Amino acid sequence: MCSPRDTGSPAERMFCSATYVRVFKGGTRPMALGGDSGGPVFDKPGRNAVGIVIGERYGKDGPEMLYMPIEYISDLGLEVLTSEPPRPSPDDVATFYDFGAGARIHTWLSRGSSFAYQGPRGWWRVSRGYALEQVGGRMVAGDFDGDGDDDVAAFYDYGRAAARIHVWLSSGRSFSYRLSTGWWQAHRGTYRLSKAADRMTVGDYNGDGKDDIAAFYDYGGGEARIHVWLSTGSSFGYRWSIGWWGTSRGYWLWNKVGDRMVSGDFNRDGRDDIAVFYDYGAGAARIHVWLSTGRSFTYKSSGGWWSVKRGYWLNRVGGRMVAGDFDGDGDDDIATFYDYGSAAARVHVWLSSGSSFSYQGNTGWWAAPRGWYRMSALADRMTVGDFNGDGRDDIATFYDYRRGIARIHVFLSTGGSFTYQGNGGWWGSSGYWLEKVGDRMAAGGFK
Ligand SMILES: [Ca+2]
Ligand SMILES: [Ca+2]
Ligand SMILES: [Ca+2]
Ligand SMILES: [Ca+2]
Repeated sequence: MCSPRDTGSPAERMFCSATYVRVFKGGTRPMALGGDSGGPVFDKPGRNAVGIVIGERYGKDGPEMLYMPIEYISDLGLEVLTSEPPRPSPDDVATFYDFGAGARIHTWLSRGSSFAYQGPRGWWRVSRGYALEQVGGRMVAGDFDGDGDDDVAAFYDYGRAAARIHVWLSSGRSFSYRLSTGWWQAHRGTYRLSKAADRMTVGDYNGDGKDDIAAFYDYGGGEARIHVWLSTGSSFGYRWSIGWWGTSRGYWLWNKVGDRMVSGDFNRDGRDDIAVFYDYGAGAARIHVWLSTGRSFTYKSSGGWWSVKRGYWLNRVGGRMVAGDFDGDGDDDIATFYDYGSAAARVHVWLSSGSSFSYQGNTGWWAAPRGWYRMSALADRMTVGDFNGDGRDDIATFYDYRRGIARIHVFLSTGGSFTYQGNGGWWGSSGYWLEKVGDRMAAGGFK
């Protein structure tokens, strides 16, 4: 510790309330120069930093340096970081499994290179009264209450044009069901879910930190609207059926878009946007984008952020379109899993520039030669998350090997391609019947 006698230099006076070390090595050359104060002190050049330079002075044996050892920096009232800052935890996978009259939400927590199945009882279960055929593929994950853990929501068809959005909040170890009344309900005769099909997606459309829900509703005759439900943290606010965007004619959802609707922040402004892959027929296709203003969607023209006049057959994509930040540059990109027939398939990628999508070519970021990868074994079980926590989004599929054998395959992004983690997958089991899951697979950080 410094004492009142050791107040010879300005540097000492400045740091006299703290512990320091005085060192010398003989000779006449100074060990520190003016301007070094605050810089690191190394045990050997370029090796371990042991402290921070306070200043220099001349003692009876020559030039000396005063430095503060790293372990005493807290004497200054600063906090010492003794461990790495926390990394974002990798994303997990969930499915909604049909148990006849009942249902269970199964989860797999990522360990960074495998998935740990949380057991057949699931993070939520009910023995009767929940009919997943009323949900279809309308299961999504997002952080609806804004606590940092992703939650699950399902859009349930009660028949006669009544519908509710049910929510399960994650506790990090289980899902707690927020009552069958749901976070939003449409009374009889007011919302026909068959008109939204599986065009239900999750994003933070107003950028308030809580995830919201959007659906693309087909009014028939080419009339279509994007409906939005903003999360309040404990319910969904749906204000006008007019939606955040609508057109009275010329937009054909059921046969031109199907389920190819995704959310992502394509222009990196903090608000999630919408994209669909629209089939113009005869191999012509375009990716249409709606940018969020926080209160509405601005349609970026039918020209789209990418278009091709021929050769891209969306019936070979089906519903296998996803969005994620595959190159890790901050804006969300698009990927499809394209069926080349004879069990050949490729993952195509479009990287966002913020105002358009740049197609990375039909060789794809991953390609399976003939006989290797059957799209019929996936259905639409293709989802996006950062499963190894490196900051780049990856793809997972749940592959049906038939007779109850199922595996979760992972495709890790390198930023310029996907590295397939092998047929063994990050998890596999017998006795897991994917026909009971259908398309109800979602990824998120559930813990
Ligand atoms: Ca929101
Ligand atoms: Ca945006
Ligand atoms: Ca990107
Ligand atoms: Ca990753």
